[in-house]
Amino acid sequence: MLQKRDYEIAKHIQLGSEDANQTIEFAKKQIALARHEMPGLMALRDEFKDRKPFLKAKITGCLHLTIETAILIETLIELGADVRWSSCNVYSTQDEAAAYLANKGIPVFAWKGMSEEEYWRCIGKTLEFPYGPNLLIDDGGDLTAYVLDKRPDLIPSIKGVSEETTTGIRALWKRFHEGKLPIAAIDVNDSVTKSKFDNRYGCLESLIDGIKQATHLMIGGKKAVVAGYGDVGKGCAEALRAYGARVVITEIDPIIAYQAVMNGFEVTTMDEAAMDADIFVTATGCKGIILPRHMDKMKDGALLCNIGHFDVEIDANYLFTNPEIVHEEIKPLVDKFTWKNGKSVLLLAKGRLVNLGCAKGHPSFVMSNSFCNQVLAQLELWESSKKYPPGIYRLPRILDEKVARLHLKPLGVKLTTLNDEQAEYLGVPVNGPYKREDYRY
Ligand code: NAD
Ligand code: 9W1
Repeated sequence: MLQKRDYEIAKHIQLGSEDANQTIEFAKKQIALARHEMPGLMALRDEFKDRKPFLKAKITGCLHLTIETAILIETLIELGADVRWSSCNVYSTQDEAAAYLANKGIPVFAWKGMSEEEYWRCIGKTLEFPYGPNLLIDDGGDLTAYVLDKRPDLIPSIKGVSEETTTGIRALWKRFHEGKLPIAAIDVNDSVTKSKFDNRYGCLESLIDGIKQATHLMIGGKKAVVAGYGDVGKGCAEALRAYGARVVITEIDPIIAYQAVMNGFEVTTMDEAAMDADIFVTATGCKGIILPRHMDKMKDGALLCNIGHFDVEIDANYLFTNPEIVHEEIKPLVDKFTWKNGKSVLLLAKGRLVNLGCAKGHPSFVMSNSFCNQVLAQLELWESSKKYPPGIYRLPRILDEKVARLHLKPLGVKLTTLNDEQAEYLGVPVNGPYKREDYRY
């Protein structure tokens, strides 16, 4: 009997062919390196591999199918789960990671550059467990929306969803307030070990990578403007300063502006900074940050990039459509624009996220933090579902602390342990949690 293959990956990769085998060999090597950089996930494997807590659990995931995500998927499987997976973005799949998983018999449905229609069809395929999935892992809310709106028949057997990003959390709260959230949801995004790493350290490490891969630009000595000094802006400003740039911040929030100036950054407006900076980085999550009037007065050779929200921070449309400005593509995602007087500026990644367009996203180590929170959230939903009636929850602080602990050991950190007297003095348990629920890290 002809068995239909239970995966769908890039058309150009035919499993079994010589080409595919080479691709998979390369993926294996990348995964071996990345495992070493995902110590938290590997520690969770060690802790739970004998008990196999996910035995009989059917997990559907919808999250960027990358090398790092492949290691998350293998971890879930090692802990006993049955897994089906698609990507949460039509461009973010690393095809070699998908091929590696498909070749191991893991049902994955994603390829780089899939169409919108294919994207939704693939989400549909990941729900094809006998009697449906028990757990969902989502990034951005598309899987959750698909299940709740298109496949409500699956809801009774679902114990919950763990959601990775701000966008997905917003969608969950909207449903919750409308009284239309019939399942438990764990907000992984707001674990400290997720958001701080994703926003601050992830961007700290990948901003310069994007700029350098795109342009080979010298950063030392240059004047850089970072618009927005939230977690992403803090990481970017720190990275640029570490290279010797003189960094200027723009902010709307007096408390954040105060933090910036106390950290030794000049704070001014874009109108003031536009004419004498060499590097512009937008990180506000707001729109209309770099406008035509700013670009018109920039210095020759200025570099513009965005690491914030989508493509609304820099008015790239002005550069591409103004008949007075000559456009030249230097290479994909590096565009040069020249004014009539000969002045030119460079725009990276067409104003979209520079660390994803021009570099390879966050380092594996950063993703290890997010994905440990995901595994622990899934464990909570699977083993303690009584604690989670329909609603939106964060992971208990003690588990957030656990994710931190898992990453401290390989870094050689020696943590101090409270003695009983000290613990009583502070009024906290010796083994945590150490901070009140509302503590701001
Ligand atoms: P945040 O809210 O902590 O910080 C944004 C800051 O920008 C705030 O302090 C705010 O006061 C300031 N701001 C808002 N409008 C402004 C304006 N018009 N001018 C100057 N400052 C302004 O958010 P965050 O966590 O730092 O994230 C920022 C953006 O980066 C979000 O859109 C987020 O989705 C995105 N993000 C990107 C990546 C990535 O890998 N590229 C990773 C995480 C988050
Ligand atoms: N996520 N494994 C692009 C990534 C797109 C992407 C996106 C990451 C990872 C921010 C998650 C070009 C990986 C993902 C590689 C890549 C993200 C959007 C990761 C950084 C977030 C919208 N958001 N992320 N690695 N694409 O790095 O899963 O290379």
